[in-house]
Amino acid sequence: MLIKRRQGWEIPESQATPEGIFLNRRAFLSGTAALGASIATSAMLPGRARAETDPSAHLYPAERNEAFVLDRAVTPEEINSTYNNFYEFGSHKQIYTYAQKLPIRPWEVRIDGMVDEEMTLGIDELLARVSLEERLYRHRCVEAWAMAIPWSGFALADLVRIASPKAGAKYLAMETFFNPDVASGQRQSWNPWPYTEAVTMAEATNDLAFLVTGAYGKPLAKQFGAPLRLALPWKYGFKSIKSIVRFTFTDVRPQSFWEKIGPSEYGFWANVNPDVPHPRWSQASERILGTNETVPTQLFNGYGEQVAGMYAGLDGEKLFM
Ligand SMILES: Nc1nc2c(c(=O)[nH]1)N[C@H]1C(S)=C(S)[C@@H](COP(=O)(O)O)O[C@H]1N2
Ligand SMILES: [Mo]
Repeated sequence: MLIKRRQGWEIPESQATPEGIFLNRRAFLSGTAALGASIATSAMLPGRARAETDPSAHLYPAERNEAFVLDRAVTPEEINSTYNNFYEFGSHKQIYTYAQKLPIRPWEVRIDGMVDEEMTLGIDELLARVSLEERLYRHRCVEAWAMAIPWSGFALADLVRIASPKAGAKYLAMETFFNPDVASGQRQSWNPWPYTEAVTMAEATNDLAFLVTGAYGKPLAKQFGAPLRLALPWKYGFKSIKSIVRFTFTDVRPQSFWEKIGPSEYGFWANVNPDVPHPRWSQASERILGTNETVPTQLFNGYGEQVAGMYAGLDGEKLFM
């Protein structure tokens, strides 16, 4: 169902970057020497060839839900898909070639813990049980860079409905694949693989919590976390876990991957707040990928109207780290 409500962060549709503009921009960008040789041209983009062979290709482009528009231009696809955080494939930003090794079919998703009935669904079975839509979302990495992207997917609330959690469930934990043969980063045994993340049930069923299966009008490129990743646009990017294989409902607050590595730097809540610095740097502003622009960071990354209510009464919690 498409929601046509106008939200506080919205601007008129005419100001969102339409597809035609990023297409022209792409043609322009691929000829721009200043971008350097590491940026692939659109013809070389790793995600490109897959669109024809992916069994879910016919589901794209999904209809855009106009309730989710932006205050800034969409980040050009070649910039976004060649600058990624996906530590399974390396602790640098140019992981996109390595990520192509990840097999994404068959791909099974396990739903377990405090549910009426535990289940395992193939990704295409899951896709058949939901309807996809496109949303323009901002993304703010804790490292103080930001992008804007047309994700396709479905509400995390739809997955919660399919899972049918028990009344006592308080948290939803999520887990990434574990396959050190293809993901060399996972051979670093000092890290607590597999990558995990978790949200409260209120967060999991908030309108903005989105399970992503596509981007830029086609199935998700592997470097973005194919075939299933999360997008929580009001939180720092590390909460948006990639390549999910498991959803576990629990009544005990789980510790996430980054929380285990650096509990004083990466917390459970990780809501964006320009006034709460990371212990090692300011969060007051952010660099927009693909531009020379730095803009002020917004509380809850600009999505406060939609999410702030969930945090009322939680004053003792470290909501912003
Ligand atoms: N499994 C997994 N998920 C992950 C990460 C990761 O290293 N592994 N990095 C996170 C971080 S820090 C960010 S900023 C985003 C990056 O998403 P993008 O590459 O699509 O921009 O993915 C998040 N999800
Ligand atoms: Mo990040």
